[in-house]
Amino acid sequence: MLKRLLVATGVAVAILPSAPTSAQAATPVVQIVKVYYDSPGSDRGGNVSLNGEYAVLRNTSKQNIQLEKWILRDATGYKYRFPRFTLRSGKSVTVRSGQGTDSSTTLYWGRKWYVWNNDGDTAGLYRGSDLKKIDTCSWGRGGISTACQ
Ligand SMILES: [Ca+2]
Repeated sequence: MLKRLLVATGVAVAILPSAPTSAQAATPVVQIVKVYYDSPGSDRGGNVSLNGEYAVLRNTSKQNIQLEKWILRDATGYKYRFPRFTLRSGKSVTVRSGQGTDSSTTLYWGRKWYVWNNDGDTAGLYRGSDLKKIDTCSWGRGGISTACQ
């Protein structure tokens, strides 16, 4: 939790230098609010199972944000590069690991195997223009299937 707060504070200072210091200003402009890293059932592959694994990002700012070329990556270094996609203020987008047709609420990584390790991993979100780290979400070995809620 402490690490998360420090990361969030750094981002707010860098992006909103003139913003007043408040709890709201410390929140990343786009936050990794949830990673459902342990897809239901056994990890036997298949597109349905892969899409049961996903990350949810939310635009916590007051402005719409263009996510084109932003990067979502795991600790290993597998990267998802966002297509042209506007995440509206206050809205969320789900990035599913498998293949599918992108919509206004769901994007598909297009992978053939899982990306988020069930026994611990870190999701990192990087801005497209300079690949500045915007937010991270980490989890360890445990009995639950979600992190960062
Ligand atoms: Ca997984």
